[in-house]
Amino acid sequence: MKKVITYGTFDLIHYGHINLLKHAKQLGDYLIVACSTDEFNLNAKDKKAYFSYEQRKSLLESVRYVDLVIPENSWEQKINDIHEFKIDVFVIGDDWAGQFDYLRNEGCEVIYLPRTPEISTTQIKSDLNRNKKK
Ligand code: C2G
Repeated sequence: MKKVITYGTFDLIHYGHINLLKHAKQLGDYLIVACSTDEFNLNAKDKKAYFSYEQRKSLLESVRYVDLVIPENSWEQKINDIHEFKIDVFVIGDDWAGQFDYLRNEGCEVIYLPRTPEISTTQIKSDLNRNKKK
């Protein structure tokens, strides 16, 4: 069984995220998503998600491409995850291109998939804010 892993916040989950998860699943048979915890978002990514970790986790678990959701608590956990879950493929959007090539040293394929260009959680929030002011 070919196992794939990806990492992210997945806040206000949208079709850009779904595209990534769909293509990630096509790279193997089993997809694990490491979802950033609220603490990790705050302390390491300077992000405050709209939905809590538990809410984002349950949304991800309802996506047909996702087989398991685990917490992402640190930047450093990827190497351990690859060995613990016997991961064959690490995949992430190409906004991260080159950042995780070192994972190839762990015997894992590293693939950067094209982002869906026109949508982002930030864009959704600013559009909603603008519409509110009208
Ligand atoms: N994504 C995408 N297209 C978009 C928006 C996001 O393909 N329009 C992808 C991102 O490239 C990423 C995943 O969806 O692979 C999750 O996006 P974010 O929640 O923004 O994740 P990020 O903050 O980049 O966290 O350790 C890695 C980090 O946790 C990644």
